[in-house]
Amino acid sequence: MGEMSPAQAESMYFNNYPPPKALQKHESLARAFIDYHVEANRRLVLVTSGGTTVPLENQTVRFIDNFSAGTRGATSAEYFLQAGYAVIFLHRQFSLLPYSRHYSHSTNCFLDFMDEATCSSSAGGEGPNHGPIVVRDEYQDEMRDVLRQYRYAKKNNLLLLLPFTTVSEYLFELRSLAQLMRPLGPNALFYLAAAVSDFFIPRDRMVEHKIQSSEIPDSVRQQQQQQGQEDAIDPADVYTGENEAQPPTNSKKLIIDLDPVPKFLHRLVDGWAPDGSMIVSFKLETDPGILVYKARTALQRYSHHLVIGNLLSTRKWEVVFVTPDPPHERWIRVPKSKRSKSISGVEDQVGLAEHSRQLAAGGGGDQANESRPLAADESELSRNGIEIESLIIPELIKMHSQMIKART
Ligand code: 9Z3
Repeated sequence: MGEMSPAQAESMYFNNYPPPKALQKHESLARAFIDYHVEANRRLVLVTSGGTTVPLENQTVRFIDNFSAGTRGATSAEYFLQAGYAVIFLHRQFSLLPYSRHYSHSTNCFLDFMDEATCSSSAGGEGPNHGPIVVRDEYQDEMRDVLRQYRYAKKNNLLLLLPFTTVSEYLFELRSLAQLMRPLGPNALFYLAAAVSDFFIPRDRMVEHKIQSSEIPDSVRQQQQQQGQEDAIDPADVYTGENEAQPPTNSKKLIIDLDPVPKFLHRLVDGWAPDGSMIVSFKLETDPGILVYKARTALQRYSHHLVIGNLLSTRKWEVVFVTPDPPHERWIRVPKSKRSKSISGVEDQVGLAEHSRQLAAGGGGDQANESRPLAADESELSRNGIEIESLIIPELIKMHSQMIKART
């Protein structure tokens, strides 16, 4: 049997998996949202954000996940909105959201920004023990600013939030949204920042019930069979991995056998997405030596417009734009003095991916001497720090404008 075409792989996938329960509801929300902005001739970006899960059981107790918190997507969405784009924010449920990200999860718990006002009884309030809840003085300006932007987006119907959880839900939602976006033509932009699983368990190998860590006793199984529930724990369904003969042990190994997730970018580029729209994907690596190579390979394979490469350890401070046209490879970096501290980041690695390319190409190039953080205190760094998305989004918008101009 020959290789399947991307279109065949698509119908194989989408005909074999049930669509997410919320799909119809999401589609009608998206249809209304898109119509509204087509009418206004406004540009619209689909931002995908956060990680996808891979369930191990149909009735899912366990699943595989990844690190993504959705910072890139949520932050980028804000800068798109600031620039006048309408945004469909297709995100992993409970990951970071535009605007509320400033005050959510444990790193920015909203409660830490609040206080009880001391209330004099003459103010006519509810008495000294019932002062109004207020935002602490030191956060007033920042929070007012965020609040205004949030309310502006809401009031003008500029932001549509759509959640997913599994990789399959993500794929269905992406396909539907891209197809619904067709009336936007070149005004549509795809910004695929979600960290999508590369591997999953196909439906025909997925067990219904929770994977067992020990054998079900024969007596229980017989009882089940007598009650006509033999289906409930068919031994073939008990996915316990392999029994090791040596050394003898009571516990079981679980071996998970994953298939590659079908590549959807092909179909997005020359099937689902509107003609003339711009498509931007991200490439994530951990090894600086292969980042640019992998980004370039993705660009060649799918022939879309831009791959933004980033390393896990430096993603808040540097990214590389890889394009089909010169300059082909362009690094965007937050200047050293403007880098906010990051717990997970490794600042010493800024410049490594670029430098390793130059070495491979035989050229010396600039020393990627970006290592030492400034000796400023942490609060000053985070006050003066800028978000790399504030550099990425304006660059992207320039490219999108050029594409639109070339089409009209
Ligand atoms: C990215 O590379 C994003 O920038 C991050 C953002 C996931 C690193 P955070 O949520 O992280 O801000 O913590 N996204 C794309 C990763 C990805 O799965 N790309 C696919 C691939 O590399 C192509 S679509 O194969």
